[in-house]
Amino acid sequence: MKIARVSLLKNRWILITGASSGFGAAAARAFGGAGAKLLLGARRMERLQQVAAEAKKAGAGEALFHELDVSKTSSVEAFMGWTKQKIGGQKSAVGGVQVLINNAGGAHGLDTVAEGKDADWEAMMQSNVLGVLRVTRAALPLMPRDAGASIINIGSVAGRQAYEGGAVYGAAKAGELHIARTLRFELLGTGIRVTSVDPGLAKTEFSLVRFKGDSARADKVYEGTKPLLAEDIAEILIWIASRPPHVNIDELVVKPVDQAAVGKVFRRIAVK
Ligand code: NDP
Ligand code: 8X3
Repeated sequence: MKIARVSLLKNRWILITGASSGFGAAAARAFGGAGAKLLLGARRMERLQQVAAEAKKAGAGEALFHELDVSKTSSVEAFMGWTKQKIGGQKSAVGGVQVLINNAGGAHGLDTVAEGKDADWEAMMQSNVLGVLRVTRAALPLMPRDAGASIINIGSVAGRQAYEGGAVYGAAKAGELHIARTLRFELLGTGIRVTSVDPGLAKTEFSLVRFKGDSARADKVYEGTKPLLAEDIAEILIWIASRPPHVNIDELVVKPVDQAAVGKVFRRIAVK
């Protein structure tokens, strides 16, 4: 039964933003393994090329990639023009974008509001909020109606729980969650499903980006604990996209068992 459902993703177009690392790259490999056809976007082209090769090796019907900066409308429009060309502008049950994964985003800095930097605030709002809006607006005309298509936003537990230094990232992820909730109203009757997946602590390049390349500081975030892995989230994305077409997973919070809440993590060794 499980295998039969996942096989429904075979040869379906899956669009993943932020596919050059972390959850997006793992999702590309996982959907590739299900025989899907992939449209991958991010800013780092070499990394995208590598992920596309891995996805193809895993079994992807196609693994196509194109530069995408979700913080720029012109880049999103160029990416979507390319997408339309690749999928042949079709909206039929097998031809359109079956799954849109709004994954591109992340945190920049961990400053308090009093110490916050405009550039960090703007980058977080651009990628996590405006990027999701831009990509969704451009992708919607390419998504088939009444065919089990899905929009999946990657939010965060940070959108549900405040923490010191997380005002803007949390506000952005709360915004992303609210966009998903709004889309469920606006798309009612189209058969397009909308989900927000809100992970907790996960080991990707997230902390390296947040701490601007300070790998020692990034490593400390995961020290002594067992975080989620990108593959854990990819598996969940496959499960969501392969539910029967009348089933919508609205919101899904997923944390490692070692995390009770943001900032409350069990560590198996003492951290200095
Ligand atoms: P990574 O840093 O490993 O991946 C982030 C991805 O987003 C990269 O592929 C990056 O690609 C892309 N990206 C960032 N900004 C842009 C942009 N402006 N335009 C296009 N692509 C962009 O981290 P994760 O995999 O962890 O992050 C994926 C999502 O998961 C993010 O939205 C993050 O907020 C969220 N999240 C992460 C958690 C964690 O603990 N790891 C927990 C909860 C949510 P490139 O730089 O090449 O453009
Ligand atoms: C990432 C989770 O706790 O670092 O979205 O904000 S957290």
